[in-house]
Amino acid sequence: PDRQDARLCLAYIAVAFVALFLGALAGLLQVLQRTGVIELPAGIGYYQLLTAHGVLLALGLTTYFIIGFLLAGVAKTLGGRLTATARRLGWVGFWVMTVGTVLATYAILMNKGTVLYTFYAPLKASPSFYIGMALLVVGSWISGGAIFLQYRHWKRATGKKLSPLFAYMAVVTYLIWIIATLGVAAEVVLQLIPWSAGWVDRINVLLSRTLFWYFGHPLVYFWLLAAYAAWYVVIPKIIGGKVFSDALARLAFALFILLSVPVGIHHQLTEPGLDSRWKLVHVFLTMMVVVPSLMTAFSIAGSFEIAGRLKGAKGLFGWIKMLPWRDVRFFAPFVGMVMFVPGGAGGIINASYQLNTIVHNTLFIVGHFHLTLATTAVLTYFGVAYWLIPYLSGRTLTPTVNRLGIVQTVLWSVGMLLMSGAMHLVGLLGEPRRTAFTTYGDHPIVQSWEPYRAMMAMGGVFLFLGAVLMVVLAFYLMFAAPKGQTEFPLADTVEDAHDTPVVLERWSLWVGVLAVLILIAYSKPILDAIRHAPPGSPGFVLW
Ligand code: HAS
Repeated sequence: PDRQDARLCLAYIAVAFVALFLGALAGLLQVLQRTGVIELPAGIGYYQLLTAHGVLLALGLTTYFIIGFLLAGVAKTLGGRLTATARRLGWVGFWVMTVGTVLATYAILMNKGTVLYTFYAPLKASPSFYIGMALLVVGSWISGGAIFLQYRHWKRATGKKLSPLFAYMAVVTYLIWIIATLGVAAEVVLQLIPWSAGWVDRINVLLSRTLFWYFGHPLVYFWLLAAYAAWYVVIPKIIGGKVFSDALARLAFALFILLSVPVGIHHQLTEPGLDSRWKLVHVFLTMMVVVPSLMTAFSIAGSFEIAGRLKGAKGLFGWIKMLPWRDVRFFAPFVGMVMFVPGGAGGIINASYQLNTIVHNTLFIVGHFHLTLATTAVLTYFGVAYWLIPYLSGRTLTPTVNRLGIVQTVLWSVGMLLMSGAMHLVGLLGEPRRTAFTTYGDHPIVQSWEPYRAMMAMGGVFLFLGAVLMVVLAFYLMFAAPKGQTEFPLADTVEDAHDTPVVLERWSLWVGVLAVLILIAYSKPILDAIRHAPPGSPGFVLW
C-alpha cells in the first residue's frame, strides 16, 4: 500500500485497539462487581463503568476499526492509493473523531456522562459528553467523505458502471451509517445539548428514544456489513476459493440499504406512547431484514464448498476437511459465523412482538448482542486485523502470532460462550439488564440466578485475557513483527457466475426506495411522539 495511506489507516486501527483495552478493562471490573465478586474502589459506580464499557467498545472500537478497514480496502480496490483530498479528509475526520472520543471519555471518567452507551433521555450527561458524541459522529462523516470521494474519482476516471465488490460493499456500509446517524445527530443537537446546557428545562423523552433507535438499529448493520464484506470478498481468497456470486452478494447488501433503517421501533415494542400498529409494521420489516443474512449464510457456505472442491475434495462433505482450520485469518471469522446462527436466532426471538415482552430489558438481550456484536462482528474484525495490520505496517504474520491468534480466538469464544450463554438463560429466569442490584432481596428467584452469575464472571475473565492478548498481538504486528510483504486478500468471482445487473449499483434507486420506507415507517410515530406527548408533563414536551 501507499505509505501515507497505510499510516492513516493504521491510526484508526491503533485507536480501535486502545479502545478495546480500556473497554475490556471496564467490562471485567463491571462483570465482577455485578456478580458480587469485587467491590469497586474510589467511588467508581457500576453505571459509570457500564457506560465506559459500552461507549468504548460499541461506539469506539467498532467505528474506528471499520473506517480503517474500509479506507484500506477502498484505496486498494479503487486505484491503488487514495487521492490527496480523500487522504486529507481521512485525517481531518480522524482528528475530529478523536477529540470527540477523548471529550466523551473524560466526561464519563469524571462521572458526568453516566448515561449508558444508548444515552437517550431522561438520563442526563454534561454537555461535554454530548459534544464529544456529536464530534465523533461529524468526524465519521468527514472520514466517510474520503470513501465517497475516492469512489467518485474512480468512477469518473474509469467510466465503469460497476465498482469492485469490496468497494461496493464499503459504499453501502457507509451509506447506511450516514443515513442512520442523521437521527442521532438530530437528537443530540436539537434535544440533548440544549437540555443539558440548561437552555431548556424539559425534554421529550419519547422523541429522544425514537430518534436514538432510528440510529441504533442500522448501527448494528454498520457493524455487521463490515464483517460481511470480509466474509464475502476476503475469506474466499484466504481459503483458496472464489466468491459464490457477485450479484447475490450485491443484492444482499442492497437489501440492507432498504431494510436496515425502518426497523428501529423493534427496540421500543414495550414503549408506551407509540401506536402498536406502527410497532407491528416495524416487526414485519425486521423479519424481512433477516432475509439478506440468510442469503449470506447460503452464499458463504457455498464459497466454502467451492474452495474445498477446487482443492480436489470428494464426496458430499469432503470439502470441510480442506478448509484451513489452523489459519487464524479464517478460524477467527469462522467462529464468528457459527456464533451468528444462535445470535441471529436470538434476534428473531427479540423481534417477535409477543416474545419480546418476555426478554425485553432482561440479560437475554445482553447475551444477544454479545453473540452478534462482540462475537460475530468483533471476531471477524480480529481475523481481519491479523492480515490487515501487517499489510499496512509492511510486516508479516509469523507462525507464532498465528498460533497465539488461535489461542486468542479460543479464549474469546470460551469466554463468550460462558458469559453470553449464562446471560441468555438467566435472562429467561427474569434477571434484569443494566442494574447493579435488584430489589428482590433474598427471594428464591434471585438465588436461582447465582450459578449463572458465576458463569458470567468466569466468562468475563476469559474475555479480558483474550482482549489483552489481542491488543498485544495487534501492536506487535504494528510495530515489531518481522518486516515483509503481506497481501490484502481479495477473491475473484467464480467463472460461470451470472453477470451482475447494473441496477444493483444505481444508488438513487435504492436510496429513493429507502426514503419512502423511512417515511412510511417513521412519519406517524414521530408525529405522535411530538403531538401526543402529555401536555406540560415534565419530560414529555419537545424541548
Ligand atoms: Fe439485535 C437488540 C433483533 C441482529 C446487536 N441487537 C440488540 C442490541 C444490540 C444488537 C447491540 O427485534 C441491544 C441494544 C440495546 O442496548 O438495547 N437483531 C435482531 C434481529 C437481527 C439482529 C432480528 N443485532 C443483530 C446484529 C447485531 C445486533 C447483527 C450486531 C452486530 N436485536 C433485535 C431486537 C432487539 C435487538 C428486536 C431489541 C430487543 C429489546 O427488547 O431490547 C437479525 O439481523 C439477525 C439475522 C441473522 C441470522 C443469522 C444468519 C447466519 C449467518 C451465519 C452463517 C454461518 C456460516 C457458517 C456460513 C438469521 C449469516 C456455517 C457453518 C456452520 C457449522 C453453521
